[in-house]
Amino acid sequence: MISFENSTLYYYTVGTRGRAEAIRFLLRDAGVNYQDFQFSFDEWNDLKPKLMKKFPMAVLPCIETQDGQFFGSTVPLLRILGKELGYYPTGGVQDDHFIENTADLASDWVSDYCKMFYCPNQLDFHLNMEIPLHLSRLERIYGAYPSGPYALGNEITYADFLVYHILYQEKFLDKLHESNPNLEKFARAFEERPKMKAYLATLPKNEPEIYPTPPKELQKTTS
Ligand SMILES: N[C@@H](CCC(=O)N[C@@H](CS)C(=O)NCC(=O)O)C(=O)O
Repeated sequence: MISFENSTLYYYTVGTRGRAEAIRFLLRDAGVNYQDFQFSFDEWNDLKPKLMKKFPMAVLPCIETQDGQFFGSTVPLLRILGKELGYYPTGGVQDDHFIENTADLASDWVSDYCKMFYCPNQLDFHLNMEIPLHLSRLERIYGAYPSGPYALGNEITYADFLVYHILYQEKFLDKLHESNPNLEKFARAFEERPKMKAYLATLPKNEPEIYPTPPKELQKTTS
């Protein structure tokens, strides 16, 4: 049993953009207290060699527990949190696979989104090819259990946090009703979870978009 209470989440100072926000969502929903350690791209360059000594992946986002254990990379971290905090499928191998697959495909979308930080010339491809593909995949997945609202029916799992976050990040939450009824049902149910509702209400309303032009403070990338 791993305790995540009072652990430290490491990520860049990029607001709700990037990969850490889905982790914050899950921690908030679970009511876990954590420190949010945020730093600039330059600060990361100093921090990374120190982190490597304790955590060979030295990748963001990562979490350091109070007793010094590191867990990182979005989906592996969500999975561990899911196992420890009650967001891991309980129905057996088929459900495990279904949710792992959902998280993996949502993560592909996050990677395509993050790429727009440093490849603004791929905007057309992102908007016209990548987003429609990812959206249609997730819409299909969320229709597999027609009663919904979550990917696995009425059981929320770690993958749902990643899916909600990418829909949030790509500004699709208000458009789902047009042609994505399964995702619409999911998003509205997710937003009604009491702790999520409270947390979502605290998020900034007009964060600058990363495309078509990333905000100046986010334009510098790391090695
Ligand atoms: N597959 C990983 C990718 C992690 C990743 O590439 N993270 C970036 C930040 S979004 C990072 O750690 N960059 C800094 C570095 O590698 O030095 C995930 O989904 O979390």
